[in-house]
Amino acid sequence: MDQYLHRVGGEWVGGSGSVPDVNPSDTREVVGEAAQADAALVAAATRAARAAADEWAHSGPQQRFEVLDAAGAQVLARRAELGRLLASEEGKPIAEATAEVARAGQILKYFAGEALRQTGDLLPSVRPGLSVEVTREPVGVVGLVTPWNFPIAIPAWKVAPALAFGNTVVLKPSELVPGCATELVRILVDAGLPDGVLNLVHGSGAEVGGALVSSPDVDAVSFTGSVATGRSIAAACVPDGRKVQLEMGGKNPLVVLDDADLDVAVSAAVNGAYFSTGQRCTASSRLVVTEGVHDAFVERLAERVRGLRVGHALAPDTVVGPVVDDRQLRKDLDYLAIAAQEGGEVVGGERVERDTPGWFLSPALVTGTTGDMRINREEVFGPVASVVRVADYDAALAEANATEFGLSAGVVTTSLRYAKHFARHARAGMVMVNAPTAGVDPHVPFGGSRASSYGPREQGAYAREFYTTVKTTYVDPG
Ligand code: UN1
Repeated sequence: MDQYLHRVGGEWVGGSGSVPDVNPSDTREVVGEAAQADAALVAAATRAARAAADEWAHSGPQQRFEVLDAAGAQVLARRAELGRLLASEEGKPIAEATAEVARAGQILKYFAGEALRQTGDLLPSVRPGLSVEVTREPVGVVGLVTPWNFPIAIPAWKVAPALAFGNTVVLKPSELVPGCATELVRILVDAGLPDGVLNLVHGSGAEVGGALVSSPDVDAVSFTGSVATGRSIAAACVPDGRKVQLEMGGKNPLVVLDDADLDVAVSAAVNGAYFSTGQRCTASSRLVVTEGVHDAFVERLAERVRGLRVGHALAPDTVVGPVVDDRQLRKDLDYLAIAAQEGGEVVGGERVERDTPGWFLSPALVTGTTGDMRINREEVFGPVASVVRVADYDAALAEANATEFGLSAGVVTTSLRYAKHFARHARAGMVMVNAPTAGVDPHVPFGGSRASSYGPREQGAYAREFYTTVKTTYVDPG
């Protein structure tokens, strides 16, 4: 069985005890054992990152390119094997898991290129004879805290820009998916990263994550996860003047208008709400549908939802894998019970038995809901979507904007006028026209507003806003 160790300085080390990495499709299967860190080990990792920071900050772009490019090639070459690991520890169906691994490889290659593409500005000063240079420098040591729902893509999309822009890293992946993060770190280390540049600590969010984000050696923290944890991280970092980037929840609306192509609407809803078992912060969890098309849409969607095959993540015909663990499964079932109590009508959403003992839940569609119900206000993070019927476009837009979140918002329409209006007025960082709210490109900015996100955007060229700081240099050549 694989041992997932910590990486501290140039060493792979064990820790105080270990925790099994259990397969949610078959809870008898232990995928690996992850060492557990304590506060002393986290301190050793942050010190190692600090000690390596200066040299890596002044490494050349060619060296950073080569490491990231080689690691990206390695991830892509091993996508089938890493896809199986991801599917086994997280429960994402194998095709989606393999695609996520490929995305991680592409992200590494994109940021390899970014290392070579850095630019600055050279301007004349307002004072005669002087010139001004505006350049970018690494922030220093970054602490990265990643969730379980994208076990390799999210670590890659934080680690790759951190390294490309010259920072050193301590990564704390979710304790539910230690395997993919460990493989990613192994690949980057083997690609030639100097000792101490990339460190890895395993353990719980409360203890190990808490120690990491409050370490005085950590200059900036990038986190993806819940709103409550994100806010506590901000509370730990902001008073010390340390930089934070938070990607938190979503309650993303997919608006379906009367003029929509129903095939497009149903496909966008199925993909957005149920792929990855609905466990995406970008999931289309609220379907806001105008009156004229409501019944036809609901009828066709319910039929599709009933036909989605739930099963083991490695079974080739599975469309919806298991829920990640029993805690999340209970949360999904609790929300469905609350929705029913509040007057919603639930189709699906039942525990299902398969050949292997796993956390299987049939996808759920809750119809007849109104915007004030908890199912339309709070993030569930499961294969659950609710439908809100509205009178017209104006009511749909108001409903779409009615939660505290602002990550992704979609509209399905054949009207250019509504599409453009929605894109301008949706209170969200990402807008999708005739496409699911989830499933984003790796080379463009990712993020939202209000309770969903805080700090600069992730991904693409915008990632440098978080991972660098600006220096303005005045030169009088004399
Ligand atoms: C996607 O929809 O492709 O945790 C990415 C999440 C997001 C990533 C979603 N940070 O679900």
